[in-house]
Amino acid sequence: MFRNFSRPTVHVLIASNHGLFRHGLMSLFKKKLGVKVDVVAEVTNLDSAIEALEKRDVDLVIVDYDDEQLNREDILARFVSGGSQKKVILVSLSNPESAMLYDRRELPLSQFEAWFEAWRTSEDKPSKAFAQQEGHKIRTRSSRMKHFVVAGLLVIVLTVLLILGAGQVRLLPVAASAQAEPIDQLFRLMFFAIAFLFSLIVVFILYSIVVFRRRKGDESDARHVEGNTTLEVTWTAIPLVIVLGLSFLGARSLAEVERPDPKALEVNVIGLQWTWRFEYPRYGIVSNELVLPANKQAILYLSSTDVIHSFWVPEFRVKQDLLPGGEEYVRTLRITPTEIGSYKVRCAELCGIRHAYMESPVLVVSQADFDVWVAQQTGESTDPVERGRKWSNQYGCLSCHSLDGSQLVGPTWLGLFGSEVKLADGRTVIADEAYIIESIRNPGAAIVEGYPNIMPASLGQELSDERIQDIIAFIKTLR
Ligand code: HEC
Ligand SMILES: [Cu+2]
Repeated sequence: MFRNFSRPTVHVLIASNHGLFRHGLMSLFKKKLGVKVDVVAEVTNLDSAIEALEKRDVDLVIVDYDDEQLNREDILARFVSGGSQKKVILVSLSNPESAMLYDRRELPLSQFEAWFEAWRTSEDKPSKAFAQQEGHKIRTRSSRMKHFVVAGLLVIVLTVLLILGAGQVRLLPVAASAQAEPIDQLFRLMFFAIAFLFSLIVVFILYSIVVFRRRKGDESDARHVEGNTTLEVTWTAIPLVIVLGLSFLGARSLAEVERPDPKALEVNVIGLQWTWRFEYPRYGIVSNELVLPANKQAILYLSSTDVIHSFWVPEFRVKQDLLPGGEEYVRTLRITPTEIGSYKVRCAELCGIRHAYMESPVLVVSQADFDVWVAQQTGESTDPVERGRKWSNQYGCLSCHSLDGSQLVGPTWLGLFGSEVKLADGRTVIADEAYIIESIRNPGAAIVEGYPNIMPASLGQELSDERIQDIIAFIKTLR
């Protein structure tokens, strides 16, 4: 069984530049152990050590730890990790009190005897024998596959549990804007990816800690691995592809989130310590609550009068800073609310002592309710027909169009809606909403037969869609 030590003599190679080192060692061997020691060779550098080892049969290589001239690292690298079967130890004799033995671990030299006995009575490679019997199953290809399969299954199970578990927790509040859709999609995708990556890492760590833990009595070193190019290329390439894919998806959702609607409702949002102000330039409204019609894009022009604030309505998902500094620093944010309801805008940038209280109501209402709100704010009638009559007067329409069928510069509005209109180019059209809008926005496009093309085109530029709708509502009543 003790193949190497059935022989009564231990063959030793000593590497040192100090003559005294050998003497010290020999007395150690003689004093403590009844073993015959044969110093096969005494060398002073790595090359001669290799040379000696090639020629002679050596059981144990002892390197002088305190020898500055010897390159310890080289020797260890050559004999330990270089795959040599020789047993190599380092011994320090510099100080009799603190003399040391180094064999992967530090031992006081007083334990040399015990160490030597253990080494002698175990086989040449005790650790190897142990590793062979214990680790055999790890080494074979099929058992390695088994570990991968088990760990892989655990990864899948944990990923699924995480995803299902997170479904129970409400990570995000209700999505109340069109912009929330692409953002939430991306968030879900990222969450799945993170759940998977988390499982991958944690499962492999825990699995290794449990299954490949050091068993009692196992003194063996782990297998020495010198890098694995395939693995390294793989774990660089796959994340690279994933990151590129994510940035592509990110850019796409950003474009979607910022897609402009030329008819967006304009609102100036002003942040100040510590409240919000909302201005609707089209209606001349100033408000301390943000009221938005559902399903219509609002473009917010954000600015601050003092420090940096940040406009954040979690239900809308998007967020944007408000900067002081005037015109140049105005930022925009597009929101298309989709869910009628009341929310809250809060400041998401620490802006002073009352930052936490910088909240204002955000109301998403139907278009009809929005019109009522605007009318209330501006003191205007809530009846579109009433408003239509007012606009017709204010914009001077009624100086050219009569309401009672009498003849002015332009055709009368009495019975206009739904009637057949003969045009100067010979066509006949029905006077529906589209025709009336066109007549106002672009008066030269269709001229009524028998009338001059004198209706001012500037009116069409000044009137908002809402006001034209009011005028149409008014014209509809003139039958
Ligand atoms: C300076 C006179 C003038 C003013 C002001 C004017 N229009 Fe006209 N409008 C006309 C004339 C002339 C026509 C017929 C020729 C044409 O079709 O351009 C007409 C045609 C129309 C038509 C098509 C009527 C039909 O019978 O087919 C509509 C609708 C209309 N105007 C709406 C308006 C509105 C709304 C305003 C006010 C915002 C307005 N107009 C202001 C002169 C005027
Ligand atoms: Cu703030």
